[in-house]
Amino acid sequence: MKLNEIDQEVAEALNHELSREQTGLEMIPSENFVSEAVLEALGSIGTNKYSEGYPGARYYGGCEWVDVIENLARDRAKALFGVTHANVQPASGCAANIATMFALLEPGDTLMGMNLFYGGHMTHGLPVNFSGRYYKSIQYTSTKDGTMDFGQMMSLALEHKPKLVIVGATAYPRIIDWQKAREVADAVGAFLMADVAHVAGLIVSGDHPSPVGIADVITTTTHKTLRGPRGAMILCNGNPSTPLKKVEVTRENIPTLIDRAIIPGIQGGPHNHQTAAIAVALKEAAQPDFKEYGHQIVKNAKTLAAVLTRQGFELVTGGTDNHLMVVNLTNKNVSGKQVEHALGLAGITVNKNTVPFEPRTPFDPSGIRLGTPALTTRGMKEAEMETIGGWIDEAIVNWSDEAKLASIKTAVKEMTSRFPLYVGLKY
Ligand code: DSN
Repeated sequence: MKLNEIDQEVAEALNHELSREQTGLEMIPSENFVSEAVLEALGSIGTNKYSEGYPGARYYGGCEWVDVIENLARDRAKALFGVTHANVQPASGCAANIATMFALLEPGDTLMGMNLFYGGHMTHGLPVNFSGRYYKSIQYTSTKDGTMDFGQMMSLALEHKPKLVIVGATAYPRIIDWQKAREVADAVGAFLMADVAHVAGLIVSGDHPSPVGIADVITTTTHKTLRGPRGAMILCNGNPSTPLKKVEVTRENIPTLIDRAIIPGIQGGPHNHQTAAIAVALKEAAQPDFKEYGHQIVKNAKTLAAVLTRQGFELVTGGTDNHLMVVNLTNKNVSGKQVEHALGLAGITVNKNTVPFEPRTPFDPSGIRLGTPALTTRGMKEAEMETIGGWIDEAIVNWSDEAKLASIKTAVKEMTSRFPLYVGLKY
């Protein structure tokens, strides 16, 4: 039976979500639109198969074809990022980060990461997260203008001697200097983990430097700028050893430690439909037009940042080098929560976000985070960013005027109809 025959409630909700995606401006910088090929692989019969283990070394029979799929994903990841080892099984970015900690640390060891409220991630040592509860977490922040504070990182590292330094961000609009991060880790003999989830696609397109050859372990999700399905990968150099040999926690053993951390450490059977879709997305990302895509994401973000700045918005760090920006709304006398809601009514999806040295709360912070990966996938360019920047300003000035917001939504709908998405799809 088809979905809409057996479960009309789910089908109906999916159709509404499809329409929301088609008719709105998706500006949450960690979201994107996968290709129909990725969608097809993700909805495939790969979901039926158990295959705990790795290609050629599984705990289940009948894995010959999922081995082919996982090897394709692994080989494509290695070629795309220039590493010798890729684990493509983490179910999500959180799992990839937790596995890395499980691989390299003992409970109670010290790690150091960027505070979530300054642009980091909860798995980088937030006290209420696994990473902040099972390890001693040292959190670095930013300078006054929101720039990553390597000076502070160095002094905290020298004081607390972390065994793992985590560098990477979810709300950071600038290029990350991996070499400076390496210097901090080296000063105390720590492992360096680069979490490139947000900028993975920009690394592929050459719009953000790669930490390969600098960081010991690189984690990334596959669904942000990389434009694959939800999922994650752990990348490193070296080769895993035979399964049953005991391994010490050394740099040379990182590939083995990572593989064992994923299974049996923290996960069971890999999601083979997800692995198939990751393989397809990696093939797409290796095509020449993906480089153009990455360049356009950044051009669009810079244009939007310039428009917003012109309209008197204050951007954290003063602008952007990548796919996103964080707007501090303090000078506009409106909160991030109010603006997230108002823009939602105008058909523009963003998320409320803390700003560095946040005076409010994470539930009703001073800022919003917005970005251009999904709009760029639709084919929008600088001209559309000019228009969208104008609508964002208009919506924020009129944040409590529902009629005004509805009229912007009508204009948004007209614009999106010129950039079709998932034509003919229906559940
Ligand atoms: N939720 C992701 C993001 O939006 O950046 C991070 O986990």
